[in-house]
Amino acid sequence: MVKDFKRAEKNIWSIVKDEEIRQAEGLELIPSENYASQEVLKALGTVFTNKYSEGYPGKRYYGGQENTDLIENICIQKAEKLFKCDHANVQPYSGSPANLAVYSAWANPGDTILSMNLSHGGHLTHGSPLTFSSKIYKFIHYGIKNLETGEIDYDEMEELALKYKPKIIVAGYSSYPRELDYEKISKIANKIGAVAMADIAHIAGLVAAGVLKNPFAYGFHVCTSTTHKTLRGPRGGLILSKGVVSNPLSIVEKKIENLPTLIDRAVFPGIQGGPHMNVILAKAIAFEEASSSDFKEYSNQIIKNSKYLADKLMEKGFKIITNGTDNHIILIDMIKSFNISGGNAEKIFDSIGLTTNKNVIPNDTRKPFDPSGIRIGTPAVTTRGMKEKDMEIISQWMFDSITHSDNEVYLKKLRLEVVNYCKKFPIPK
Ligand code: DSN
Repeated sequence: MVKDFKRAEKNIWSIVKDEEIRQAEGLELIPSENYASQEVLKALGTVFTNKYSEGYPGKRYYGGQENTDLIENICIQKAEKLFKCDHANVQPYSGSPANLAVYSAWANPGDTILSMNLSHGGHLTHGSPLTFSSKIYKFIHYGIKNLETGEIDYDEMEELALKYKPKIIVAGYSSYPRELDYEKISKIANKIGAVAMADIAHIAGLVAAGVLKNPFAYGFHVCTSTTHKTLRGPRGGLILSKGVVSNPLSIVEKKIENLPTLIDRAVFPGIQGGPHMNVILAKAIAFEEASSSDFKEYSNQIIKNSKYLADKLMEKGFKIITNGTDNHIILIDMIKSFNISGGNAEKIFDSIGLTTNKNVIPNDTRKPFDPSGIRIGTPAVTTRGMKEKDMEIISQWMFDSITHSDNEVYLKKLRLEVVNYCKKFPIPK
């Protein structure tokens, strides 16, 4: 290891080459990962990396902004069009600061925020006691009512909302494979004057393509997102909102219709410094790509592949949480399936070149570092052009590796099969 480190340190670009090979010769099944286009990658390496642009277009704290202003305005317009909303803030460094910015735009320290139980699919930033925001706000949680179907307990959500009067109700998840009833959630939020916020980090591409519901069509006030998962752009964040767009540097009254401005102020100067303009350029390119008919077809195929893969896995004895999926995510209870932990399953899949991630399942009794579940998804393999028949093969590899986990020779044979198969589906350049 030390020797490898010394060699790699001398030629750091050799590590990039190794990672290129790792990505090319393995199948990426982590649902939050994808392959950005060459244009997006190129944008990240442009001279916009060099520029400081604190503030917003036309209202910066540094000179030399004639090009950055254009890029940021183009990016904002493309995001607003794609997600059918009044305003986009394209500056968040990623999904976590995007969520924090919305909380801080609307809630005061000590206020309550209602979000999904983390083991039922919520994200760390939705109130995990380990996060900084949980020290500022009081998080309470709703959950899934029926684990067999994944139906959310909307009655519980309403009871909690009426009792605790949260300032924000958060919908949207990291490991929840089902579609949501946004209308019900926004009605509950409206009853108590709360902000209805959807964290669409995982499903943004599917929403943009119109193959999953857009929360804004059902009365949501805010959506937060990342730009690199199903949306297939650069690593970054995004906050979309409905309301009146005014001077982002002006102080406005705390009213729901002023959310766009409140959010702008919360992002900068609230929690961030200078925006990463190279990433904003890359986001603009990704939004353009996501508005194409090809992207719609791609998004449709993600879901077809995901449903098919879930069916094939269930046929082979994998216990899928909620017995299926409506989106790109499949969550598997590996303990119930094959009495193997998520951590061990991840290692076995890794050994044959299938990259997955261990994940807690609803009401998991195991610890997050070695939970009961494995989370997989189809965005990346679909980008490589894979279809339903390929999902059947992946399900077979998953089954064969788990049921022969003690047989190194067999695992090596499977690894070779995966490498050869990958050659038929190069990562698009
Ligand atoms: N890490 C992301 C995911 O994998 O879902 C969320 O932050």
